[in-house]
Amino acid sequence: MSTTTQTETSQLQLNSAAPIQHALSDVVKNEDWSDFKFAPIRESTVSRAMTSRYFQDLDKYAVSDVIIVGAGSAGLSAAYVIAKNRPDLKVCLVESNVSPGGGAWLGGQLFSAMIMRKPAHLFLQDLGISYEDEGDYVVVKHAALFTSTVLSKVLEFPNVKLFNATAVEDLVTRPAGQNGQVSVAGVVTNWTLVTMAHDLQSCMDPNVIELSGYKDDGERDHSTKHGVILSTTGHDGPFGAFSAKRIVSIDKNKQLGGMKGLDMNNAEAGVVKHAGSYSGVENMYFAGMEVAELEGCNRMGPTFGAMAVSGIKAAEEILKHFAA
Ligand code: AHZ
Repeated sequence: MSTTTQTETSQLQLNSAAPIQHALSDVVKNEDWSDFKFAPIRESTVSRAMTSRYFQDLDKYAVSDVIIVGAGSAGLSAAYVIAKNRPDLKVCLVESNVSPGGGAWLGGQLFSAMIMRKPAHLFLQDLGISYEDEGDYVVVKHAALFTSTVLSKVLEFPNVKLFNATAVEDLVTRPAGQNGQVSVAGVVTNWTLVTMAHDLQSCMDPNVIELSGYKDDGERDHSTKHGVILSTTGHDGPFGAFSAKRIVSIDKNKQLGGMKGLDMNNAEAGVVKHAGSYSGVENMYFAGMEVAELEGCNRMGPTFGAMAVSGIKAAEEILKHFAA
């Protein structure tokens, strides 16, 4: 009687199967890897290939139409909708972390599955992400499937540039109108490691990404639309709620609402309701959990529908701004 183990069985099947097909099948003949070679390269070529592109991007996006601060689930959802609908707009994503995605690599705590309450599942359909339908809500088998898919689609757009490991340290503002009103005009950036260690080094001055809509002399160019900032930096933390905290010292009429306790039903609707343009400062928009800090909404915990939907709502308002 045969006592073949599972490992032995799969080896036997492999040996008796047709030749293994993979991307390098035509290069590696007869499974002989002993003479395998890569195409030649110089070390300096690698350096130049990276740095020349990065500096071209810095140059191109020094003036951007849309600056999205924070590439979590809300920021990425918004970037996807804006870039898809307006390939002519330059969309600049600034993310303080090395890895974009924010809190959306896991569902909640260290659990993998991501929950989205309907009708947010329609966004998953748009992205082509499969899910289990549980009636009022759907489940993506791993939150990383959502995050990696939306991220890869956003990065494929030719009009999007992600500057990761780059923190927004401040907002650029300019007077707007006669009543003391201000408009955002860009963001002040720095390498995140520098931002985290400002007290250890001197002369680590920041860089600036400016919004479109100005002439070379800095005056407003009324023949073009003014660019916008969408802030999606999440709830309060070392970096989070960045623009919400900054805006209350710019807009004297505003006090930070402060995120309230967890209430899933109220939180998600609240964040979506308040997402979009911020009335106190021109050309400033918010989405995601930063809205809860700004306006005092509840938190929802690990249900991500409002992150996608608030991003979509803010994106729609931004698209209307550029269409008007
Ligand atoms: O690294 C941050 C993260 O990737 C980034 N960020 C924060 N401050 C920044 C700054 N410059 C550049 N000054 C900055 N980047 O912003 C991203 C925010 O992502 P997130 O996942 O924290 O926020 P979100 O609003 O997209 O999603 C929130 C998800 C949550 S939290 C929550 C709860 O606590 O109840 N529930 C949900 C669904």
